[in-house]
Amino acid sequence: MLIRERLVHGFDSGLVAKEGLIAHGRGETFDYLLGEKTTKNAKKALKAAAQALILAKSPVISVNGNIAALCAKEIVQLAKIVNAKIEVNLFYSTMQRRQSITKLLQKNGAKKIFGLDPKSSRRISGLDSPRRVVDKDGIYVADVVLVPLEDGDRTLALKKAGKKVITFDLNPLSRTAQTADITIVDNVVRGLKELVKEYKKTSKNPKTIPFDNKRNLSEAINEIRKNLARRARHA
Ligand code: PTJ
Repeated sequence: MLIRERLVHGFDSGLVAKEGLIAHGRGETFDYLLGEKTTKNAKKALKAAAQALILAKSPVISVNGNIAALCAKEIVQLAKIVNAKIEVNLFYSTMQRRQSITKLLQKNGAKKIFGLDPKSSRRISGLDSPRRVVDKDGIYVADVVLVPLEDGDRTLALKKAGKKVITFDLNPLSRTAQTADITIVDNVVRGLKELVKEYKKTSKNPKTIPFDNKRNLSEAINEIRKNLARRARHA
């Protein structure tokens, strides 16, 4: 309920697109089915994500309206410890929303935000939406991109451009979840805090742990099945 209120407030302040409210509703459903907690399965993906960010040479965190409204503080915190760039990249892109999101991130301590300067824009091929426009010094040259609440087309386009894609998506069946290299099936509000913790822990003792995204997603789907069966038994 608190998360929903933050989204509504974000919408009223011009950060969140109205479609972002619908996306949030879909997320709430899956969060309910997952038991509204960070599962063991999500923890595995969080470890893999921390590892990928440690090994990254030029990591970028992509921010949209929902993420800004829900996790501006954690985004800035993560970017600082990872030494990642932050880029505002919107599906329903307007200069006004890009500026509002940038201001909020700055208010939370971010210094440089990419994605505002039209002179540094480049295009990712194979994409029709405004999300194809990226910064030449940001996502365009990134090797690892964290894209929470992404759309499937851009995930695919980023992968085709040779980038490692990490995403947060509560729906393990979504195209983004299925296409990304590392999918954290968790609410981004809980998950980003966990990623900050996991990064700090892993960077003290880095080691390579094998990670299979498809397999991890199947486990997340099984988790939902089990929860549904449990709830049906108690109904
Ligand atoms: O701010 P903009 O203009 O870039 O628009 C952003 C939205 C979110 C509208 C756009 O990216 C979009 O339409 O996303 P989708 O395709 O609806 O995908 C959103 C996915 O995120 C869905 O699979 C939801 O289940 C999931 N989701 C929603 N809220 C959360 C979430 N996953 C993790 N944490 C959440 N809080």
